[in-house]
Order: sequence, then structure tokens, then C-alpha cells
Amino acid sequence: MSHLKLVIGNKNYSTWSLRPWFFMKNLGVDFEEELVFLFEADTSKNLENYQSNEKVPVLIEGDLQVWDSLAIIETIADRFPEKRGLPADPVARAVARTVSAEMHSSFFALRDALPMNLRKHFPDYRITADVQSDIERICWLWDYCRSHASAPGQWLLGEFSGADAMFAPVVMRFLGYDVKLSGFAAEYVDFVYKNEYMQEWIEDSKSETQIILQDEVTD
Ligand SMILES: N[C@@H](CCC(=O)N[C@@H](CS)C(=O)NCC(=O)O)C(=O)O
Repeated sequence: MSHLKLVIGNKNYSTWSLRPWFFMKNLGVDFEEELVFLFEADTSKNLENYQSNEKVPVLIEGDLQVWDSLAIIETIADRFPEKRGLPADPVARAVARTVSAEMHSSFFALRDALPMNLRKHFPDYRITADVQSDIERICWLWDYCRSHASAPGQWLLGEFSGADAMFAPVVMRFLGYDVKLSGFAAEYVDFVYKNEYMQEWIEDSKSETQIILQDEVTD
């Protein structure tokens, strides 16, 4: 088996990087991690050998480069079918895919207003109506997953899948900005936060000192 490398950005801020990293860690896929700090003087140089248009994450396997978080998750799920990165049940698998695609292509109000910033906590953060609407849709999607779960367990589809990786940064945004949740969403956020690899990522982020100004909100 050849060597896999995942190129990621700042653990404090990079939501797109967290997704494939969290996915590969929870599946038990071995990989080397290369961290490139974004928006620094040397960022372009450090990313110049990758075909991702100076963006992270990028998965490298030999001559193959795969960029975009969702494409990496799909590629890893294909590459290691025995690790079941997507549910075996065709209905649960389709649900995992549809909610992942919606996460990937939507929720711009939430993304703009609540950037992931693991070093900070904003208690009682004022949530605007358009962000609240994104939050409610995400909670609905999570309930929809639960009603299609194909296995026991606390992940969205019961067993861990790419859908959980796609929503992992949302979990950290909800916690960081003190989003009020109830029912399954509240339990799920707590469960994902306590995951050993989420804790590892958060711990790693604490040693970073780099600041990305556009991801810093003041309130
Ligand atoms: N759709 C892409 C987005 C990749 C992306 O925008 N990554 C950000 C990091 S979170 C980045 O590399 N930003 C650096 C830049 O835009 O120069 C994905 O899902 O991977």
C-alpha cells in the first residue's frame, strides 16, 4: 500500500481541513500530515507543488492529488471499502451523501458569521435570523439522518460515516458561539466534541499562534 499524505491548514481555523482529517483518523487510515499555515508570507510557496489552487486540504498518494474535502472523503471511502466510510445500507448511504452534499454547498450565512476559531469562545453570541435559519436546517438534517440510521450508535447514521466528518466543523462552530440546541442535536454536539480525535485536533490547535484576521469576529 502506498503512502498517503494529507495537506491541511491551521487547525484553529481550517474547517475544510478538519473534515478529511477527522474522517481518516476515525476510520483508522494511516497518513502523514503536512500543515501549511494559511495567509502567511510563505503560504503560496508551501502550496506551489499542489494542484489545488493554493487551497487545502489536499490528499496525496504517489502521483495522485485529490483536493476538496468532500472529494477526499469519497476517495478514501472508495479506497478502503472494508473500513466502511459510508454506510453499507444503500438508503443510509444515500442519506449520508445527500446531507454531505448539502453541507458542502450551503449554509453561507452560518459560515460567514460564525467562523471556526477554536482558541476562542463567544458566550451568548447574538445569532441573526439568517444564521438561525441555517442552524434549524442543519438540526433538521441531523434528525433526518437519525430517522434513516442503519446501525446502532450515536453518529448521524448510527455508525461513523463521511456525513459526521462533513459536519464536524459545524459542531465546533455551535460550541464556539454558544448556539442553543436541544434533543438529538445537543447530544450529538456533545458526543462529537468528546471524540478522541476531535480532542486531539483541538489540543493541537492550542499551540498555534498564527492569526487569520478574516476569521476573527469581535462581539
Ligand atoms: N471546497 C474546498 C474549499 C477549500 C478551501 O477554501 N480551503 C481554505 C482553508 S479552510 C483555503 O485553503 N483557504 C486559503 C485561500 O483561500 O487562500 C474544500 O472543500 O476543500
